[in-house]
Amino acid sequence: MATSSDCLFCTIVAGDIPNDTVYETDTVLAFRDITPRANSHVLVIPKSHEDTLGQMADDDPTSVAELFTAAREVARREGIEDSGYRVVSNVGADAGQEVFHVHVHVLGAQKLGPVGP
Ligand code: D5M
Repeated sequence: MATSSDCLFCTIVAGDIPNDTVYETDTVLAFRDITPRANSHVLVIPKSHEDTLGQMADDDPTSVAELFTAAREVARREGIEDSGYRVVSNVGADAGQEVFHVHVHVLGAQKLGPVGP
């Protein structure tokens, strides 16, 4: 499994920073965002380090599918699968990506506004 020594999310995967885990598999970890922007706000990350979703799509497309399958399972566990939820990934600087370890945000448990800048 790839890790990056100066990566916040690799440190979480290693168990060195506590997290509020919602769902976990051998390859994926889902935990509550520390600054929630919706009533339910969960991050889904691969345990193996990749900087961005685009990079991961090139290197390991199967893992991209696992990420989105896990996002659906998170929605199920949060009880928002039927009411609706948003899966979004910020890719790169202009999108506001702050943590350069792939993650998708799963947002819901409320009516969400339109996607936009
Ligand atoms: O989103 C990065 C997200 O990571 C942002 O919403 C805050 C969240 N974050 C940062 N540190 C933590 C810890 N320690 N636990 C949980 N969530 C955290 P981005 O798409 O890169 O802007």
